[in-house]
Amino acid sequence: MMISKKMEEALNQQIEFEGYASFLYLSMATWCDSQGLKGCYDFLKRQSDEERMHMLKIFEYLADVDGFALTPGIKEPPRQFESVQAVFKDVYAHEQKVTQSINKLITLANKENDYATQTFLQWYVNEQREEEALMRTVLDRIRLIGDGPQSLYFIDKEMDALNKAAVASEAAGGEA
Ligand code: OFO
Repeated sequence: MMISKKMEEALNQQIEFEGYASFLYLSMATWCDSQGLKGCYDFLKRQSDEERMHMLKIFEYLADVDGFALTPGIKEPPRQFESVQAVFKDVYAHEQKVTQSINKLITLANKENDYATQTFLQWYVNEQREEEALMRTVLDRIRLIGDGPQSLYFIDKEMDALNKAAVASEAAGGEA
């Protein structure tokens, strides 16, 4: 089967989007490390790895359907962040944008009668639902911890726990 040019282009844009998410989360991870937030660093570093995997999955798919995957030129993500709370708000906002972009891809696949791509994208639909739910949990915990004197310590502890739970669930064969 050969993919349409339009669909190929749209998937290449998604490659860039996932690649940017990977670099953005990596940049956030480094910033957290510089603030002494090791739990946040580990969490964001793992998220960054996941985004790279999402990007590569599209590469592999395009190869399967006789398309051409483009290695994206990623624009430089921000290096400084206002606060750890702002970092996670940004992650959630970014994930919501990714979800919209996946939905648009599915609309296009429907228009093109491209059933293979529709099926391929279902994996991303589930992944985005899980990612958004996870990020809402993160934001809820941050809100519950509040901004008392030791809040950064507790946020970091919480992120460490969430990260370890995600790693354990991946090891058990589930999704993060
Ligand atoms: Fe791949 O965008 Fe997040 O999950």
